[in-house]
Amino acid sequence: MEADMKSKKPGRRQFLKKGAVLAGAAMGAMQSAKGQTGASDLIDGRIEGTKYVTAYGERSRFEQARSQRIHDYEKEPFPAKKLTPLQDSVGIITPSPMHFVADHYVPPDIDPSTHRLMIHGMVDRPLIFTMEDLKRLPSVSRVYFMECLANSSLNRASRKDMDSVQRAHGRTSCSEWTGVPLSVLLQQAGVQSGASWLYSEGSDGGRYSYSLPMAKAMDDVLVAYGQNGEAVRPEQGYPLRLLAPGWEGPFSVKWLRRIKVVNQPQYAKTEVTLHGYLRPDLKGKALWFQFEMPPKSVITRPSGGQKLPGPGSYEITGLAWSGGGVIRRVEVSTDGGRTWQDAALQEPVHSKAHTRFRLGWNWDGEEAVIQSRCTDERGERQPSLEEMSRRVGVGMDYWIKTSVTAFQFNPIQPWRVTREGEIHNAILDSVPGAPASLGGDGSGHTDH
Ligand SMILES: Nc1nc2c(c(=O)[nH]1)N[C@H]1C(S)=C(S)[C@@H](COP(=O)(O)O)O[C@H]1N2
Ligand SMILES: [Mo]
Repeated sequence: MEADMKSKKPGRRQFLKKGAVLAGAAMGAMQSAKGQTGASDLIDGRIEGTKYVTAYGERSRFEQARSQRIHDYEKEPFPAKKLTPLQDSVGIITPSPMHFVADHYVPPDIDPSTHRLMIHGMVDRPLIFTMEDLKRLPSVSRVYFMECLANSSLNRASRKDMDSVQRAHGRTSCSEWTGVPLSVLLQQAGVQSGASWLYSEGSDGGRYSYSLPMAKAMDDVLVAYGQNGEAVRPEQGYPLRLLAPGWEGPFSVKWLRRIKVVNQPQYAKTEVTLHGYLRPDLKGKALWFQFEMPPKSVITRPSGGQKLPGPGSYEITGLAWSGGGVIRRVEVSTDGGRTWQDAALQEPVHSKAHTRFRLGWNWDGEEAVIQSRCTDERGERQPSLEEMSRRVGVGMDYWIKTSVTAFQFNPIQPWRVTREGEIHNAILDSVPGAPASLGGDGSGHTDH
């Protein structure tokens, strides 16, 4: 075992080949030597074949799907930004370790036994809750997507961004969230008349904060301590976060410590400087608040960077979601948008949640463009890039040239399948005079 321990990557692979008893003991030793988990992490010392059982569990060593960091961690560890590997997703739930992350400051490391949530301001009874207090209150579990408002924008994209669904659209994830409805806490505190907004503050380095209209707070906002059957992950705001279903990610304040009830938006640093939107259709005026995310869908398989081995039958599958509620319909085109077919939707379809769609496809080996478009329960349909540009009153090249990333960019995402079976992002194909590849640095919307 000595050699194994000295080699650069001890890895499971090597010691799994050894005898069962020895391997079990060695694993405990190696892991504690590396300062990771101790021997107690092994539920039993047995290793049968290539399987073993640990107290928390790990996926198969053959699985490669992982979230992707935007920045070089060595050079710039914080704030962290990472993207969900949508191309590897199945079903509708994003595994918690692969939830996207959009941080603005150094994250806190919070001991839940000392954590407090304070509700104050325009209330009859200012309250301070411990985590235990919160868990005694009526709880709910709901499946909701979370999307950064800058997801999918093109203007800082590089060629690399364009050709992977993770790089292009990975700022959206979907979890089952558990917590207390914010309305329950506000009722306990007693909201005074005239109060119309809330101002919420996180515990991270820069005290990230954001304003939230009272009507949304009373509707479906959660104070969440659970994510996918366990505690909210540290990256998602452990031990407590706001969850504003269907709304732009920034409303969902992580590491939540304080909510002040007020009668106007607070114009906090993060909402004014980072998330304001200079609107071309408002002649250069900025829109400080946008709320709901519009309907969006994207084919995740086959998608950019993947390769079809040859002609034959495939399943086209992807995700659709809308801040407007339930996804009613997803249509798929395999002929560049000339004809559309209804895809099957995975049941149950949750409101304001990723919705899986599927359609069988027989690829004849010729060049093809595949794309999806969705319609939500209010009848709002995902636009083409041309429709979206017309609505905003800009040319289609605006989305490449503008330096603004704080817009909700939801046009149809076309993928071009070449005769070789390679798949490329075709969104620029319809833009007159667009460069074949984008010259962005790939940094991808660092402010959001
Ligand atoms: N405390 C705190 N909350 C925050 C942020 C942050 O930096 N600090 N980022 C916001 C933004 S811009 C987004 S898109 C979502 C992302 O949530 P996630 O990192 O759990 O995916 O959290 C929001 N809440
Ligand atoms: Mo964000």
